[in-house]
Amino acid sequence: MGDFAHVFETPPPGAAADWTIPQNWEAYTEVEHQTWVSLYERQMKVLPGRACDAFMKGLDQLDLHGQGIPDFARINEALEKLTGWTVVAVPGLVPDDVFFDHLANRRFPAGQFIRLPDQLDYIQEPDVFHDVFGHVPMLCDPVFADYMQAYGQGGARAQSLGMLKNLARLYWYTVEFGLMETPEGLRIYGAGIVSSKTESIFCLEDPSPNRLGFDLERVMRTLYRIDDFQQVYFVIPSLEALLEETTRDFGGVYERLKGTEDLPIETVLPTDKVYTRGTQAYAAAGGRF
Ligand code: HBI
Ligand code: FE
Repeated sequence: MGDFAHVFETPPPGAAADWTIPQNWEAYTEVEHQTWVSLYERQMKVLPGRACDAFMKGLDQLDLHGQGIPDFARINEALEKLTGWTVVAVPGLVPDDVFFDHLANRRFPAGQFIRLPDQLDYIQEPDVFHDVFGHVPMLCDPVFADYMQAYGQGGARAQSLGMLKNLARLYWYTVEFGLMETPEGLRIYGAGIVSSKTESIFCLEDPSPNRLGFDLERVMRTLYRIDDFQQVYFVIPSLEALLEETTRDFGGVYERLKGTEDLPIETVLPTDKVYTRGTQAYAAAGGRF
């Protein structure tokens, strides 16, 4: 996830200055491990043929195959060799500047806790399943690994220029809710989707949402919702194209954005590459699953 109402300002008791905490893997209960297994098994029924190859490959490379909540130390042995990334445990949401600093140093902050058994479908704050199952497999891909680091590096700059809102939309519509075009059709790479059973199906198969070609400035202008399925998904041609479009200097982009209006979520522009013009029937009916 990427956008939240309240975040504490100083690390809670027991957390380090960079907000990390021990994962304390030994302390997870059987019920907590079982929650991971249930979520994992649900996702594996829907993701083959829907999630992109890089995601499925990352699951294999990290052996994230449903034995329970993974030990970060074990993940890191494999992940660090692959792309130099590591996973660190945090209590939950961390302030933006702390989040960016971790990403810029190839550390992914993952929630240490797991959702309760009666919250399998929806959680407010990112837990270990969303963060590790959803985000970490993509960090095994060298191109995506560089993209995430570049995002962290750009964070401080966007903050100082007052453009964080715009940069956060890029994260939302790529890292969290991104789709990719492949010869076999559209595929999911966004962590917010691959960690949700219902949205994994909705984002590709429902006639409601718009599916539009990714365009950096267009995405940075587009509002988003954090409480329900997305009304628009942006489609990248490839991870390489995403990295290339986003590793240039954003100074000029930010200058131009200052003179434009934010775009309502359901907007389709004449300049958009339209994969699907959605009916928006789901949102019109009130949404919420
Ligand atoms: N903290 N743990 C955690 N996870 C996030 O995804 C996160 C965060 N803090 C801030 C944040 N995301 C976003 O608001 C930034 O991407 C802008
Ligand atoms: Fe997330």
